[in-house]
Amino acid sequence: MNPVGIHFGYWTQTWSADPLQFVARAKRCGFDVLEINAPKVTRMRDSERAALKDAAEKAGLAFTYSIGMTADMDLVSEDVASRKKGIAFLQEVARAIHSMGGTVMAGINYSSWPRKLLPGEDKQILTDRAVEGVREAIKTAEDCGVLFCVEVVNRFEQFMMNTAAEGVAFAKQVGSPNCKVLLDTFHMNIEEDDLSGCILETGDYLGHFHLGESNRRPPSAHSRIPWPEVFGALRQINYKGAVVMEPFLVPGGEVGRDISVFRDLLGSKDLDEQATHSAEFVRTELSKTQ
Ligand SMILES: [Mn+2]
Repeated sequence: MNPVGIHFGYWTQTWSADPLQFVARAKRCGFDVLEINAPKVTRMRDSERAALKDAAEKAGLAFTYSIGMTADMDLVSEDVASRKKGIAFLQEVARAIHSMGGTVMAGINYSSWPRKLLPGEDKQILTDRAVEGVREAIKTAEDCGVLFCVEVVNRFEQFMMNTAAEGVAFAKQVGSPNCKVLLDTFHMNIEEDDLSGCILETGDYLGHFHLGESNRRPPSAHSRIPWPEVFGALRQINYKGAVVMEPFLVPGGEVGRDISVFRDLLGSKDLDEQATHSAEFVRTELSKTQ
C-alpha cells in the first residue's frame, strides 16, 4: 500500500515552524510520512538537521519536502540575478534533502507562488524560461537522487500549469528522468474534466500525490471527491509513491493567509482526531484497490 502522509501546515500557522515538533504527532495520528517545508530544512544548521533526521528514524516516519518559491528567486523573473538565486537555492534544497535521506522535492519549484501573469507577460515565454531554469537546477537533484516534482495547481494560485496535461508537457520539455509531476485532488477538482483520466494520462510522470477535499478538509467518507475513482487510477498506473493529505482548517497567521483560509473549518472538533480518522479512511480506501 502507498505510504500515507500529512503536510505539517495542518498543525501550524507559520511556514517556518520547527518540523521536529510534528514528528511524534504525525506518527501518533497514524501517518507514515510527514511533508515538511523544504526551505526551512535547507536553512537549518547541520546539528538541527541531524536531530530532525534522528527523530524521524526513531518514530519510523519518512519525510517528503514541499516548496513555494518566493518572488525574489522566481525562475521566470526578467531579472537574471533573481533567476540565478532561484537556481542556486533549488540546488541547495536538493543537497539538504539528500543529507536527510529524502527523495521527493515538490511544489512550486519552477516559478513563484502565488503568481499570476502580469500585464504584458507571455505565458509561453515565461514557461520556456522556467524550463531553462529547472534544467539547470535539476542537475543537482539528479546527482542527489531527488525527484523534482512540479506541482500542478489551480488558476488562482499559478498561471503556468493548471492541468495534468500541462504538467506532463512541462516535465517532457525539461527532459530529465528526475522531473516528475505532483497532482493534488484539491486543484484537480477545480481544473480537470476527468479525475481518473488525468491520472492515467500522467502515468509514469507522476512523482508525488496530494490529497484534499474541495475545501481542503482532510479526506473523508463525507466527500465530494470520488476517492474510489482517484485511488483506482493511482493503482492502475502502479503509482508506488506517498499519498500526502494537505488539509487546512484553521484561519490566521501566514499559513491561513497564503492558503486563503478565511473561516474556521475545525469548529469544536479536534485536529488530531480529524487527522487520525482521515488516515484510517485513506488506508481503507487504498486497501480496496489492492
Ligand atoms: Mn498540494
